[in-house]
Amino acid sequence: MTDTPTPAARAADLRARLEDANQRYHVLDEPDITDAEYDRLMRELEALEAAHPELADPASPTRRVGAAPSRAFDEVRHAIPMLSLGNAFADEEVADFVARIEERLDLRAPVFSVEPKFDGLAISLRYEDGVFVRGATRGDGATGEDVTVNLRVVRAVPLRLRGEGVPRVLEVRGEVYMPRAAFEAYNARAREHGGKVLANPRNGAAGSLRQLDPAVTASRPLAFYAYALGVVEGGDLPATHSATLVRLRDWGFPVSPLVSTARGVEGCLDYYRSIGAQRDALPFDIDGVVYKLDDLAGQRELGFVGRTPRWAIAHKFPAQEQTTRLVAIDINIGRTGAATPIARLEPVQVGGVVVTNATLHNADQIARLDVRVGDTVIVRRAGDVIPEVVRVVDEARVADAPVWQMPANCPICSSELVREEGEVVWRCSGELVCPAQRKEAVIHFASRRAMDIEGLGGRLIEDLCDLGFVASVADLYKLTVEDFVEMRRQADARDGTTPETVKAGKVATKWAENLVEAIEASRAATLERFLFALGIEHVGESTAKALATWFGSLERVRRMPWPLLTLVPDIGGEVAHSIGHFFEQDGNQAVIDGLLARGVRIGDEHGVSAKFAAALEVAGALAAIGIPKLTAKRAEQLAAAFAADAIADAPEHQLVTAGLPADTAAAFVAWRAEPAHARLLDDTLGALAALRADLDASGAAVASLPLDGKTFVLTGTLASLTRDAAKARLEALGAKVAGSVSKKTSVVVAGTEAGSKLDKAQELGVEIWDEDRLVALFAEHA
Ligand code: D41
Repeated sequence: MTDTPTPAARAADLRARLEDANQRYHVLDEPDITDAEYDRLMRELEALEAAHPELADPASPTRRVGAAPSRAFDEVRHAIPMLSLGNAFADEEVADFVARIEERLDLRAPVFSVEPKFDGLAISLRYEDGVFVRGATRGDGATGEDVTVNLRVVRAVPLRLRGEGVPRVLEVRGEVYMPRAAFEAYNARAREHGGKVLANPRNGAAGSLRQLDPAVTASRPLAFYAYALGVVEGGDLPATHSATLVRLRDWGFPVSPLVSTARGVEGCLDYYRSIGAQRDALPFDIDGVVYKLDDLAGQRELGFVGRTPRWAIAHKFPAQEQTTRLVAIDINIGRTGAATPIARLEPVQVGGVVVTNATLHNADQIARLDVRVGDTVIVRRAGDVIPEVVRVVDEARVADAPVWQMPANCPICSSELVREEGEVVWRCSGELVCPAQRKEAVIHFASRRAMDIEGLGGRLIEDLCDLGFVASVADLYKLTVEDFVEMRRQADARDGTTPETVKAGKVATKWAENLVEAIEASRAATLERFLFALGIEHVGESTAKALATWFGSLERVRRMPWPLLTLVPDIGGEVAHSIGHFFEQDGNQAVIDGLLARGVRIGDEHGVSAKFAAALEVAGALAAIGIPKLTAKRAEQLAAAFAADAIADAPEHQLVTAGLPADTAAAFVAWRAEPAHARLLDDTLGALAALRADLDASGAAVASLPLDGKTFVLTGTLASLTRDAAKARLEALGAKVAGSVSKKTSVVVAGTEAGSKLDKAQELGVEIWDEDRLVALFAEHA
């Protein structure tokens, strides 16, 4: 039997476990519990403390959250000033620094504590009897700001120290910083939601600590590394700086694992180069390394010059931010058509690399920063991320520089650049004709679920596009065996490879013949696959199938005004817009013409489905357009009162006579006055009338699919095809395929080992087929 612990014992246990988890996470970098488990323990402790106020403890991990927002920050005088660091840029300056120490202390090649120089905000943490009592920024070194409430929410800051020999009063100095990943994630979110973007992780750390609401600080993932001491009372300390850092780590402070010791100038410079080589891969920004004479007695002997110690120096890395001039803003089109503005810069060294391009992210970012061509800008390059323009140097603005605007057209293919409502990103609408998007489009077109061209994979398609053999999907169908062989030759020459295929001409020919054959085989397509293969945004396999069944022919789909597409139950407004937009692009239509001209044939076209014929109503089409104030009910009134071809021109007073409220009639007339709107209305109603005429003229030709209105259930194992394939075939013939048997089920197809569904079918007297019967049906309609 286990005894239930007393609340006090349980609270102590929870606090110990939570602080231990913090220590493992931030100090040892060996987390032992999940975030979820941490949260669970925290909630239990919170509940316990709420139920037992007598258990309150200012150092409880629960105190890391929830203090009320403060008005402003009190001043804190640092009893021992926070010193500043001298800088060295060249190796010679480091050599001078070391030589001065050697001379003054009369020793050779002393040992240094060597540390990364974290690029964050210097702070001082005060502990009394092992409990965190105050935290302050460095400020000017003599006076900082009291940011205790905000530091409490930084999990890397220990609230209660652990281990042996903690001094009664202990001030620990170190750097609060924002890890790069947290910074990138924060900015990505801010850019998406139009929020304030942080210029760099250092500003992120500084800004977060100076928040008046600690809850805001808590929402920004900050970290901390300790690197020095301030006031220490009532405790012994080691004789070297490096041993002090080890002690700090034992007491629960995070100390960077990159901290080390080095002997003499050579040791220091080796460390500098080693950390420099790791710089881009580190999870946080550093702007150099710091060398500190390790022997504390030596430090005391050397003393200071002003506020700068003679025993320490920062050896800086090339800056990660530089100013340069922005020469132009170009647009880069990505794989999905996303248009990213790129800053073309006067070449500048940033973080040791020459930078000539930097991302501006998107149009909103440019507007936010008010970047203009000719501006002097600050560029930042950190880690492996693409260099970015951080801000404009305002004083350097050229008079009359025009405000930048997203160009109207794609720089690659001249198609319109468009931006969906509520989206940040502009996209090239060129789709199949835009070379930047073409490769992806061709890869999708040839893929297994689309046109299924065997052997034509991504790498091959890239080469075909890059070497100019294929400009659009239509070009695939003019490729010859010689083209493939030649393409391969050029690709090998470019890559400097001489594979078997070239050495043995026959092998290459066979390979090319197979490809040409595979392309040939794909010429016969189903409408559904063909529509899916076009890669229209939002048109997946199921939408392609719906389009194919409802409209029956490519001609109808590619000429269909988008409002009529919404009459299909599975197609919503956004999808209809996207399809309409795709077919409005002349380039896309030209590619489709090209495919047909090169012999692509759709084998399963049929008339408009009976379901569509029934849904083909003026009122529904009008309502789908989204005319202001024209609700479904008003659309029905209009459709009832006017012939379809009269609606576009009906004078306002007649609309009112027909029963439309005056404001609705006025809104309709105003909307109609816009030429693009008038055209859409005309096209929609015209197409509708034409479809109706078609249907009337050839009543019998209206395809009702053979299995329209029937519901099938598949059960047991089928031998000759998979269940998915059977389902797809049945659906293509107009049937619905359901998962369970009911009175409404038309047919149950029972394979081997059919179970309860078969029993149910027998019970309900539902028609039962075996596999042969199903296969015969498919054969009949192949
Ligand atoms: O990582 C740092 N940013 C860092 C800063 C460091 N590793 N060591 C430092 N050591 C000192 C002395 C030697 C004066 C105790 C420092 C700083 N100072 C410092 N940070 C901001 C101003 C000075």
